[in-house]
Amino acid sequence: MKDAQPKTIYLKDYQEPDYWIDNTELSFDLGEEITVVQSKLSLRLNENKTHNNLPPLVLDGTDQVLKQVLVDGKTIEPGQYKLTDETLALPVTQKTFIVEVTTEIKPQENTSLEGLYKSNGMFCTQCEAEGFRKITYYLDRPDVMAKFKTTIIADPKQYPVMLSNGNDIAKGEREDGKQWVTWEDPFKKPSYLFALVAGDLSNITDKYTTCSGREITLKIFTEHKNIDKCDHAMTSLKKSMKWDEDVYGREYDLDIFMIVAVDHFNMGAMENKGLNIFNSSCVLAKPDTATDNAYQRIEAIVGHEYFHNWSGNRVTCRDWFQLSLKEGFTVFRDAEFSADMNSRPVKRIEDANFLRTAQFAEDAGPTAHPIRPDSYIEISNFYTLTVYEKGAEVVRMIHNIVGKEGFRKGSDLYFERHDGQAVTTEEFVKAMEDANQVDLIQFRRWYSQAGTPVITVTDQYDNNNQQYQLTVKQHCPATPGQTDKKPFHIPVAIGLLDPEGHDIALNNAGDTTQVLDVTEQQQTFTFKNIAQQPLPSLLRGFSAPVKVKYPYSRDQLLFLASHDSDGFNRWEAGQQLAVDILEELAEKARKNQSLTLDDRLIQAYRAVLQDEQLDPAVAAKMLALPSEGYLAEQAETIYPLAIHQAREFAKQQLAEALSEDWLAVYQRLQSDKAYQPTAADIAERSLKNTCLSYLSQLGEQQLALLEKQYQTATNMTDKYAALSCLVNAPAEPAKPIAKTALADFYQRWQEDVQVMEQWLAVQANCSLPGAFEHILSLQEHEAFDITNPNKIRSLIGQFAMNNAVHFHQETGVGYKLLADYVIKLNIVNPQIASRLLTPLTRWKRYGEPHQAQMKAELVRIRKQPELSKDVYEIVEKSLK
Ligand code: 0A1
Ligand code: ZN
Repeated sequence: MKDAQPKTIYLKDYQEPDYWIDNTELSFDLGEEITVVQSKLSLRLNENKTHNNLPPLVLDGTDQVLKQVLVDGKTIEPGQYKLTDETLALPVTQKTFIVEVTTEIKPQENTSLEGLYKSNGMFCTQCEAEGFRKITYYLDRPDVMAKFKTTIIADPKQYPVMLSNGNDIAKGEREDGKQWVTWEDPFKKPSYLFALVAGDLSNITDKYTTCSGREITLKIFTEHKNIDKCDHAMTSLKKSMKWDEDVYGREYDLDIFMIVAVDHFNMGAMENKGLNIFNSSCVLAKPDTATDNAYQRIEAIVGHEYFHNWSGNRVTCRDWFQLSLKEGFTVFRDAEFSADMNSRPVKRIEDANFLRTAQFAEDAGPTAHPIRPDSYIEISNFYTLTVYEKGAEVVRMIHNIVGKEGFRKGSDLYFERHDGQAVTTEEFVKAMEDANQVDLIQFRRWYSQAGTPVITVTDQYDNNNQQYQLTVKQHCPATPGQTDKKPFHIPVAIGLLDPEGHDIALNNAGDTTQVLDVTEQQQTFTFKNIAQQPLPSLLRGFSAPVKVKYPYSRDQLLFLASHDSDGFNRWEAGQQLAVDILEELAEKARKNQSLTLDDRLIQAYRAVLQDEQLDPAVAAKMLALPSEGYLAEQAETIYPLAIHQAREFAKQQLAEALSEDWLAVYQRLQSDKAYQPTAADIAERSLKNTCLSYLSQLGEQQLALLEKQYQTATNMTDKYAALSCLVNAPAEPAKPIAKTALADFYQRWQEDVQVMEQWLAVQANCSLPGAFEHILSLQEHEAFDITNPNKIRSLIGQFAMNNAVHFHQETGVGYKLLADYVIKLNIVNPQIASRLLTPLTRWKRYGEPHQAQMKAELVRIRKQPELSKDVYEIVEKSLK
């Protein structure tokens, strides 16, 4: 730790800066040993603030060597400025002045992947949130917005392509043979949106004509070997541009839009103005190397980054506490885009499932925070599922409260009012209120209160008066620093089913879904003219990010799973049925009692398998058992091995009981169509491969089927599904076949980075006996690399997040492996180290011996010298 005691930053302490920067001119002389960065900043006193004297200018900066400082052309000597590990303070004598700073940095040694660094020989940047200060001294905060002009100087043989934000306005050659190019971005922006790329890259080019008839040049850059993997991203980009015009009336503003693929990247991608930089796994795809999942992820992330051009760049955040202003809104936008491009119900199921598994766990743990946090030590730790995913759910609730047209009116007003500004979540909510004359006062608590509210529903039917009453109580568990929560405004969409399973009309207009505005601790809603005792369908479409408790019997769940008119709730009823059954099995497994599967689950699955009318994408979701992670999140005390045993047992029983159905559907879905990532084809492959995974449980008899699909598959989706089934098939004779397939897969794809990530992941996820030793040995494999975050995520991250049976093994060696990586990465890449820690932070929820062993590893991490702020913050909070 650089600071003895890392400082906590509070939202309540926010103050405008003392100075603004109007223009930023940068020059980078890129070298193999030293890169020289020169900046020329035009500064202006912030007259909004009252100052007695002119305060010193305190610039942020780390990890660089200061060579020279000039103020208004005059050299400032070392005695006149104050330099610390994190700041450079300069004396100020004028209200407007020019500061010129020269610094030296070593991007080739920067393994943190923040600031300017090298990936496979290419220079690239990652400045969000506070990476710019590793490049040069600056007011590195999002409310300081300047116009940037950037000159890049480099050896043209190694770095023929040199890119930055905006338009290239001049280029030339220096006497020493180095080439230079100048880029100018006409839009003012905060430093976190700055980007620079230099390397030997290929590109594909396309054009897009905007709604007002402007022609935009689109380019995707990548290493030469990947040039055949850019087409899907380009198609996705054009779809995104069109969608943002159609749905939000937002047109692109520069003449060029560029994407660059980079192998070493901490996150998925970054929305730098006009020059998005992507983790290569989130942009590169071709049918024989990328799965359907990857295709859909690419479409979503290309959309997400593109949509940031308005929700994030044109209107940005005042400070980092407002991160959800751009991220929650943009995730909502990308989710709607994906829903429009693919299957809407499936997208909703996937998002709700993810939120309930991972974000609910975060909200119930030691790092729980509101979507607008009150404080942080290291802002990188706040790029969380809460800020992103729960943030998007909060925006979705506003969308549902004001309706589709009202939301568009609100977003138009927001963009119009705040274009070119750095604002807060308050401005967003206010625009929605003003455009719709609604009151969102109580609703604002979603921004300030952490935790997942639980609604407990009871009902009463009065036959004499033909009345039905639903009583809803809400409660939100305490979270760190917040013990007493005030009631939330929760929009709860409900329907009522009659005994035949038909929706009952809830008003004279005949509506069958009604949104109950739950605002009190306890509230009763009365429905009149209800002829028979109905069955409620609660929280339709997952209308709020809450947990619902209602005492459904298993028969009622089975009934809803086949009759609910709300697609999401049909799936949800099946999930609840499975959860109920699996929880009972897990309890028995823990007590070493014998297990039998409730026949109702088999019935529910049979009905889905035999329903040929059902959308295959939805069917695949309905046939997936709740994940071990979801089951763990539901449990009071988590016993991961019992959960695993119960779930494996159920899978096996379902496989056997419905073996003919699995085979029939699998065979019906065989196709020799050429690969296309269309929603319909993806849906069929997904159902087919779900069937294959159950068939893979059936011992020797179906091995030939797996082997055949592995060998004959003409696309990565089918090949990878077969490989995964083989690797996880429990039957002894599957072992040598799996081993051969893994070797074959490696042989075929060892040069392909994205495929190798998949190859590591499939092995990291294997829960069979012996897999742990194999995972340990993969650390030494040449396909693994500790300096590449994707490889860490594929092997170590997947192991810790998705392989409970080995991660939580009773000897504690799984925890030790993870902690060892956290300790190593704390030095190499603190952001990745701190993210990797997540599973250990949940220690309090586990039963023994897990709890004590997980805690012991956290304590061991805390004892390390030189803990980064990133790791320190998470470990400290977890051990509180
Ligand atoms: N803003 C980007 C993702 C991103 C977030 C944080 C980073 O470093 C701490 C880097 C990138 C997005 O939402 O896509
Ligand atoms: Zn984003």
